[in-house]
Amino acid sequence: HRGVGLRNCKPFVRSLSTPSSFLNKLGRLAGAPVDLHPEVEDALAHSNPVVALETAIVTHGLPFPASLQVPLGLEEVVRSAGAIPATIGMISGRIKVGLEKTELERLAQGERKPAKISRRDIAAASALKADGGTTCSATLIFAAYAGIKVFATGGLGGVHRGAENSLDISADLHELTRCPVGLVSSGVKSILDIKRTLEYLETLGVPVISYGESREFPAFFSRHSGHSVPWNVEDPMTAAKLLYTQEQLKMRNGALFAVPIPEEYEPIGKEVQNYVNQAVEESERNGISKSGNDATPWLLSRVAELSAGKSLKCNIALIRNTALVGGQIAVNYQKLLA
Ligand code: PSU
Ligand code: MN
Repeated sequence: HRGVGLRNCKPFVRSLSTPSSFLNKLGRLAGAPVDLHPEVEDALAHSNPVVALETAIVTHGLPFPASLQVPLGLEEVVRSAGAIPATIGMISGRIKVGLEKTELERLAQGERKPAKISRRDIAAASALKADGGTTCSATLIFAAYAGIKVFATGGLGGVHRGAENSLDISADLHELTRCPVGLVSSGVKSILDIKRTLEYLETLGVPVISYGESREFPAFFSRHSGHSVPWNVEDPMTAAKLLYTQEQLKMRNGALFAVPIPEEYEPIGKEVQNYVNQAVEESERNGISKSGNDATPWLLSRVAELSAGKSLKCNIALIRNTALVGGQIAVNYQKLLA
C-alpha cells in the first residue's frame, strides 16, 4: 500500500499468506531458495508445535514403496501427538520445509536421481536445481532456519567403524553444535562405532540424553549398546525444558535424545544387528567402506537383503516411535513458551 502514510508502514504487517512472509519476519534473507509449506508456516506463525522430518531416508535409506509409505506414516504419527509435520527435502533446487505428497512421491520414486544432501551439498544442489533428500545435517540446518525446535529421525550419522583410517565421520555431529534443535533418534545408525561417536559428541559439547527408563544409550536395532550417557529423561516435558533452558541461555547448539526401539522388537532387532556386523565386514573387504558417501546406502541395502526384510520392519517401528516422542516434546515445548 504505497499510498499509506509512513507511520503506518510497520514492518511485517503483510498478510501471513504471502509466500515465506514468516521467514521474512524472522529476518531471514528474502529470496533464499526456501519454501515453507502453508500449513507449516501457519503453525509456526501461531506458535503451534512442529516436528521436522528428514528425506535422506526417503531417497537413500528405504526401498520403494516403503520410501513413500514410511514418511507419510511418520507425518500421521506426528499429527497424532498434536504437532504438525514438516518433512524437509529439495525439489528443483528449492528447499521445501513441508513437502506436498506429489513432491514426496517424486523423491521416493527417485525419478530425477535425487542427491543425498548434507551441509556441503546444499548450495551446489540448489544452484544446479537438483532434487535431493536431506540428511540429518541439512535437515537440522533448515529446521533451525525456519524456527522448528524438534526433529525426529531413525538414526543419526556418526563415527564409522575404522574411522581411525578412513576419517569417515558424519557431518551430522558438527551440525548439532550449530543448530538449536532437539534431535530425537534411536541413537546412531547401526553400522557405526557407538563408543567413538559418543566420545566425539562429548568433545563437541553436544548433550546426549537417553529417553526412557535407563541411562544406557540404545544401539538402533537393539535397546542395549553397553554404553551409558550422563543424562536420562523419562518424559517429554523434561526433554522440552532442557531445550528451553538452552534457548534461555542463548546456547546455539542442539541436543540428541536417544529413544530405544520398542521392547517387542528387541529379539528380532538383535538378530538384525548380527547382519549389520556381517555387512560392515563385507564392506571392509570389498572396499565400499572407503567410498565415503556411498557406504551408508550400500550397507543398509545389504542388511535389508541379509535379514530378508526384518531390518526394514525394525527400522519402521523405531522411527515411528521417535516421531511420536518428537511430537510430544514439541507439544510440551510450546506449552513452556505460552
Ligand atoms: N538412517 C537410515 N538411512 C539413511 C540415514 C540414516 O536408515 O540414509 C541417513 C541420515 O539422514 C543421516 C545420514 O543423516 O544417513 C548420514 O550419512 P553420512 O554418514 O554419509 O553423513
Ligand atoms: Mn560419512
